[in-house]
Amino acid sequence: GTLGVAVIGTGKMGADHVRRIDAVISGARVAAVADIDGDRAEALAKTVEGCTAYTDPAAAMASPDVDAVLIASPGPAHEEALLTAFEHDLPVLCEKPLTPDPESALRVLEAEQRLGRRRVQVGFMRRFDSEYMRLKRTLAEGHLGRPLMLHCRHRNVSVHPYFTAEMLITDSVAHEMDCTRWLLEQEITAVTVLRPTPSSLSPEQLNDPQLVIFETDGGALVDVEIFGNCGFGYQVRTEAVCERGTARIGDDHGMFTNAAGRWGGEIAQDYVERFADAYDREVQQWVDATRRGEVVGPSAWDGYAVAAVSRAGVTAQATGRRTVVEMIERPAFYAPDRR
Ligand code: ISE
Repeated sequence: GTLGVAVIGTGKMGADHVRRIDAVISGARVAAVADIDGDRAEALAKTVEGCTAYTDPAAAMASPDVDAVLIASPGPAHEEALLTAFEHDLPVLCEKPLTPDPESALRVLEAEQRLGRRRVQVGFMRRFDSEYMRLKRTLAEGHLGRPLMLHCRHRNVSVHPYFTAEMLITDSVAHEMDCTRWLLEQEITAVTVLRPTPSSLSPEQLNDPQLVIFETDGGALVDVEIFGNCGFGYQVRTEAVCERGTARIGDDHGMFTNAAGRWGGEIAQDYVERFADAYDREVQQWVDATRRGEVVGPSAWDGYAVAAVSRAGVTAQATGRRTVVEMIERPAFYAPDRR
């Protein structure tokens, strides 16, 4: 039957997922929403027929109408929500980051392993973007040879005033950490962070932009320009440089216009817009797999790996030194999923 979903957290991402489950994808309905801001939860619940608002995530998950959980609350609230979902043995789609640090991510891994089967998909939505999927296929086919480097750019129009320099790593570059691991099928072994004299438009604490460099266990190098307040658009680009050629995604496309001696087009303004199709595909595949009793997509292991690389990244940023990533060995439970 139709999957009853509880959406935990009704901020920008939670509200967008509620709209998506309600109006875009099939096979699921939003049975409950939960937010510590009860008014915000109520207002969102009113937009969906038969949806109940809660302030307590555990109460939402205990509802008999709920068969699965989508966690879209802030990262620090994820561990508790995940463990509660496990108590009810509910499948979970958890927005990134899985948890803010490797210690809490490990506790989640251990709890999931105690259930005896995977329950968690982590919301690394770029893996569901058609361009990223194409790049992944191209690299896997091997015509270009071995990937040597990835050049990545990750630009936001602006970030929240509460955003810190650390969050550039843990919230934003976290996506490139996942993409690097996924595209190359290699682990990141060390991180270095460099930065130019900050933009005069950068908030004091942000030191924006920055250049983050990953080394991998396959000998690849990855550079990421992270620009939190570029001011003009949301741009996410990756160029893979391989032995026999290159492949690049994330270029501007869409409608280009000519008028009055100029040519031009539009640039997406945020991730909800740029990755709309990816989010749709991600949530649809989660719902479909859940209804089949399966779990696919990025796992809690992937969430842990990104937390471990983020830890190294934050240290590298604070010290200015190349920092080695410390990770546990991959448990057999999380053997690579070769879809
Ligand atoms: C945000 O949390 C995201 O996940 C976006 O994809 C990223 O571009 C942004 O920088 C983050 O703050």
